[in-house]
Amino acid sequence: MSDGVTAYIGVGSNVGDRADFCRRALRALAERDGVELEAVSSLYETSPVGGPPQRSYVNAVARIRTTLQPTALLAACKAIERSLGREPEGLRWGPRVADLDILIYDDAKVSEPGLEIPHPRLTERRFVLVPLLEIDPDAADPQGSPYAGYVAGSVGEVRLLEPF
Ligand code: PH2
Ligand code: MG
Ligand code: MG
Repeated sequence: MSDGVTAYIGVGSNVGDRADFCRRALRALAERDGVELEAVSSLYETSPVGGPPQRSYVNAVARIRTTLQPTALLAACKAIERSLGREPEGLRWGPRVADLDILIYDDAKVSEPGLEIPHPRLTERRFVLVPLLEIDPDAADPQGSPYAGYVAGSVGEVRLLEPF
């Protein structure tokens, strides 16, 4: 796909076979019309950030090329979550079999009910920054500030688990 834009998707799971859910989510993303998977980070085991006491997560970040508009991409992410068995009305920041979040969409800034891009907590979360920077060390926010500058001040622990 030579047209379309670059976007980054964060994937996470902390229920069941967490790594398998992440892999299945990423494969499902690659199969969507209008989405091409360009790069996927390693899988990381990460300490839970926010929410109730809960199991650690497995997280990864993918870079895609997509012709979908942000709302259509969000709908695709939600459909994949549902297809993997996620309950739509689960606890905020609570356990989930699969969570797919749009982190970055081209240079877009989106602020709508239910969709904020860049992801509003991206720069605070080590479980997003570390895999993002693994695939794109020079990634920068829409103002041009490198995301690498946020790692030291970000929260949570991340441990490299295995390649995608
Ligand atoms: N997702 C959350 C809340 N907390 N913590 C980790 N480590 N990884 C996540 O993916 C995560 C989280 C809400 O989506
Ligand atoms: Mg999330
Ligand atoms: Mg989400």
